[in-house]
Amino acid sequence: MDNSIEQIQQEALSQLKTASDRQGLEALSVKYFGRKGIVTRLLRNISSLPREERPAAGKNVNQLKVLLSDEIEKALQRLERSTPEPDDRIDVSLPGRALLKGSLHPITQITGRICDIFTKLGFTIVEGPEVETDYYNFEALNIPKNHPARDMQDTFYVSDNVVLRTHTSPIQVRTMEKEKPPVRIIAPGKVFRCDSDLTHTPMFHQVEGLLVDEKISFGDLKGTLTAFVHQMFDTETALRFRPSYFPFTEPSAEVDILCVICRGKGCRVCSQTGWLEVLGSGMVHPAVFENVGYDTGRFTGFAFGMGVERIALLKYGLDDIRKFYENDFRFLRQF
Ligand code: 2NM
Repeated sequence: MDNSIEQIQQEALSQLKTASDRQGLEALSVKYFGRKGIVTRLLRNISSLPREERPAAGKNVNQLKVLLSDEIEKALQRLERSTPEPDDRIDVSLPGRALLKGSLHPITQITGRICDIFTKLGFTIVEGPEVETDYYNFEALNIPKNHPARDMQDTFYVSDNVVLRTHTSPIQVRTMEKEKPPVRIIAPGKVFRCDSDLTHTPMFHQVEGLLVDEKISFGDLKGTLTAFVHQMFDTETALRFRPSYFPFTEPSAEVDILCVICRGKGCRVCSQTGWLEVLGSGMVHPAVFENVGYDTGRFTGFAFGMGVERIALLKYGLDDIRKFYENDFRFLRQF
């Protein structure tokens, strides 16, 4: 190869080695291949050489051109691979992104706590369908055809004889149909009523309980619910049984607990009464036992029911039930 071409090649290759960035490599490209570049000039000069020297000179210059342009291209590619775009660069000094940890919905937590307490008292958890027949939701529970609870204004009807259950009592009826006493069950689940305001949502949760055996008395009911309230709240929380009425129990009683906020002094939460209504209860009506084929001469039983949302509002000191169903993460993450 021609001495001068050899020299140009050596020089170009050593300059390529020291070019450390894109700008340096582009400058080299211009220096050799630009309009006034060294290789460009060599190519142009070939035509002015004596005719017999042209083929050899052309070959040499062309080899130099291919070699240099290849090396510049390779160097550019190496640079591209080792230096990502600014957007892709990782700032290792930034704090890490915290992983969001899930938790059970507060209503699920309270339902679980209620079920735990009764499970330890010997009750078994039973579930059932949310879409029920008129028979299991009303008829078997001694709720007559003209009862206001059956009104379209209060109950979601799927068809003439099918409703969204308005309480979880149908579960107790279904269990009694299948199993002979003794029965000790609690029935948690969603229930549905046409109602919506500060203290009512069209869907809410209940836990109901049923105990049937020989010689079960109202005293057993009082003892069981007292044990429950003392574990759910605390042993300072007194209970009060007030006469009431349900078609499926006789006698029936509402259970009040001493106000968890003012402890009986009277406040806004308990409407100045010092007491809070938290449970409905009673001795199972003989008509219900007859509907499931239980011997009313031999067996008696008690039943009770509570709204989980109401217990949750009292436990957490809240006043708007709708908050549980707005799916506002700032609210839900507090539990
Ligand atoms: C309540 C209050 C009182 C109840 C009764 C029955 C059944 F099936 F045994 F008849 N289940 N649940 C009952 C009794 C429910 O909720 C406020």
